[in-house]
Amino acid sequence: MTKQTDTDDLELSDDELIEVIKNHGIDRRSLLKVFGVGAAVSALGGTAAATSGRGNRIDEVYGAPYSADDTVPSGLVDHVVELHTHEENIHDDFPIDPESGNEVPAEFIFDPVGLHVRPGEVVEFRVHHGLHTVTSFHPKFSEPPVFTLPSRVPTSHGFTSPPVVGGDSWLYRFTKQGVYDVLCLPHLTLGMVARIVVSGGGAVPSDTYGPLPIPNAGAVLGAPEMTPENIVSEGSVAWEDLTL
Ligand SMILES: [Cu+2]
Repeated sequence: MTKQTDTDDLELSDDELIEVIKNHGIDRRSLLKVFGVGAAVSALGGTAAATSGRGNRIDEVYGAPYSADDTVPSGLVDHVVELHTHEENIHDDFPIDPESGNEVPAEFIFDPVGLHVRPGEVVEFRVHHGLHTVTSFHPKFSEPPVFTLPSRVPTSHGFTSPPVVGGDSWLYRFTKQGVYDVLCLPHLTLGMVARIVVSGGGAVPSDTYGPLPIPNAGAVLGAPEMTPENIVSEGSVAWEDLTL
């Protein structure tokens, strides 16, 4: 028997979600409350039910998380971005510890770090190991006094994943044209950011946001390969090709 769950009764408020994310731990009860359908059904042990229970629903704020045991519906995903923690740095002198000025001996990355997406396409953010989030630059996801976030997305609502652990993934559908800058909340200050440019042809959306005054993250988004024009003409920018 499949237990039906009404997602509207399960949604957390933005404030509650931010509390979950700030904990940076997996609070299963809270995650079930936010992302009830698929997670609850898979907890009951039915993979077929998990797929039919959720369908292709992707929330415009909370996206759609998939655990390693879930099956992502075939044909749903248009692009894959991998989230990694590299313990051998690819770039010299990156990231820099803002206090000591020394290189941190690990890189926390989205790869590709720049991606062109057409309106309506779905990106799967796939975590290899560690614990990360995919969060839009939007003031409501600020963590004062650690950092405050300017809006660097073309939507007013912003979006975020829950904390996602190795083996799991999170899907988001980008519908509106524009430049979307995203970050990982636990690793923003170590430069874990990426840029998605949504463009259906015609004029490339421009970067109207300007320099980002956050160490490491500002360096990534300000790299010469990260202009919207370059991302659209190349299709994607690999982490290793970034000039830092
Ligand atoms: Cu991270």
